[in-house]
Amino acid sequence: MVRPMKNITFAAALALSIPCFGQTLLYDNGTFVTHPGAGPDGSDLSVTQNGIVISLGNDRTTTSGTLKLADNFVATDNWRLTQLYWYEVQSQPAADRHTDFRIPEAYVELYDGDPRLGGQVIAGDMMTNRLIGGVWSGAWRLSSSGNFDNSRPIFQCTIDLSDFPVLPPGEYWIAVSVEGEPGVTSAIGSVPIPQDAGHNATQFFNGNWVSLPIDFPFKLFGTIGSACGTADFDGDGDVGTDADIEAFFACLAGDCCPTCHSGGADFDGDGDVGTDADIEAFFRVLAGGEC
Ligand SMILES: [Ca+2]
Ligand SMILES: [Ca+2]
Ligand SMILES: [Ca+2]
Repeated sequence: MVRPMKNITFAAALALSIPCFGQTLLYDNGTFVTHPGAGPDGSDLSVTQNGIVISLGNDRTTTSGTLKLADNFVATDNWRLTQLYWYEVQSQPAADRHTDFRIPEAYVELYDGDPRLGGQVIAGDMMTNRLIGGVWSGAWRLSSSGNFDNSRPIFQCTIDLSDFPVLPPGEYWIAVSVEGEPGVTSAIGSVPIPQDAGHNATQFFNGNWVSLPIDFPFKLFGTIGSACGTADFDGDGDVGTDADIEAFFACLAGDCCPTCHSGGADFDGDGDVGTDADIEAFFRVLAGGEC
């Protein structure tokens, strides 16, 4: 059957909507806004605290090598991450102030522990541009004087994490590096969360992880669920029926039911979707075995 074009367009629009259909906010590290609605036209302000810098650099291409910013989070369940919101600011020249999103690239590494203490990268890299898009956050970064100027709009970057493996409960560190706007020469970086007591973020600079007296704002989106699916694939309470097998193969073909396994066709939860390993794991579990 040939699908009407309008349905394809609608599906494409759904796929592009942010955050993606079905994902939820799993983690919020905190806000950079210090004065909600206090700026022009109800915009938010992020005023630098005394003694804290306006921003910290994470430009991927510098004369000092790649700069990264990393902060921690704790997964409280099996988390399948789909997207990261990360916030960036870059001082704009007076001749070209704008709030349209022009950051071209973003890179992510996920560590299984504090990188200063030997944590290792378990997903992501500094080679794959994972930037999906972005928008002006609706906030301006200001110096500690609090005097308004429009040179530092804070942008929200949407970064794809959908190929990360399911994360078992525990603490992780996420590191982000970006490329700045073409034609803008000032340093690009992220902004601190104000009045943050438990700060422990770190910057990769000149080949070393440097401790920072701050945390960074970021949000993680995804779904909660078992890393591996169960024999009740369609989630109707009946285990290992023909309906479960049919739902699994429909999901493999790209049509997962709303109550199906949260990992969809990534049955074994390794981040690879719809592979032979997923099919083998499904039939092992169906037969009463381990994933
Ligand atoms: Ca932290
Ligand atoms: Ca079932
Ligand atoms: Ca898989």
